[in-house]
Amino acid sequence: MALEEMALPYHVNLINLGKGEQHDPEYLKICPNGRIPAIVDTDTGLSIFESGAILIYLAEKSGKLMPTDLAGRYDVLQWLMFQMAGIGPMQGQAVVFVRYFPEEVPQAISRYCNESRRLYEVLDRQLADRDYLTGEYSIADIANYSWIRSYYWARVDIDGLDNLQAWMQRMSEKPGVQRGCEVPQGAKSSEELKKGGSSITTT
Ligand SMILES: N[C@@H](CCC(=O)N[C@@H](CS)C(=O)NCC(=O)O)C(=O)O
Repeated sequence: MALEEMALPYHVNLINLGKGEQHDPEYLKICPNGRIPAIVDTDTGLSIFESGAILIYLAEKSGKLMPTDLAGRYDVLQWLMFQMAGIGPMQGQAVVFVRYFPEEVPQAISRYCNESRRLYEVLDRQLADRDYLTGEYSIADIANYSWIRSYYWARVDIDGLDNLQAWMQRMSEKPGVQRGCEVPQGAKSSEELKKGGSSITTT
């Protein structure tokens, strides 16, 4: 989504998690944590993992979706970290216990789904008087939306969160966001993504 919204050229390399490709020694050189996403910028030779770090890097590279003044920059960073430290880990664990854990553990399901809902309520309050989390559209919106758009998969209830739902709608209408959501599937069959002087490689 960020690469599309910033109009940065890129080439997608798929990492098949089901086949365990995230643990391949070659990939671990890029992401020692064995998780996706990661990028390699062929302009600078830098490789970066952790989606928050990647988003900051791309915003600074493109000069888009993050203000440069001190207050504006840290406003974006705090809502970005809110996703990295809160929504991501809590909703991620909700998905594990709702979908994949071999045993049914109701306490774990309710803990992670309820905590995710609590975090969603924080976002809903923040969005009460603005269209985007920090007023201006930024990488903080992309980071949070990337998780929240799959609320149903984690069984997080969004009923009554009208501000959040209106923001989700605004985000879903952005052409770059729409294209970004389709990239993982498209990359399998589309040679288009591999054309055009790509400078960023992403998983
Ligand atoms: N904090 C990391 C989370 C990365 C993460 O957990 N990625 C998951 C997919 S969403 C993954 O690679 N899972 C593979 C595995 O668990 O082996 C980030 O935001 O980049």
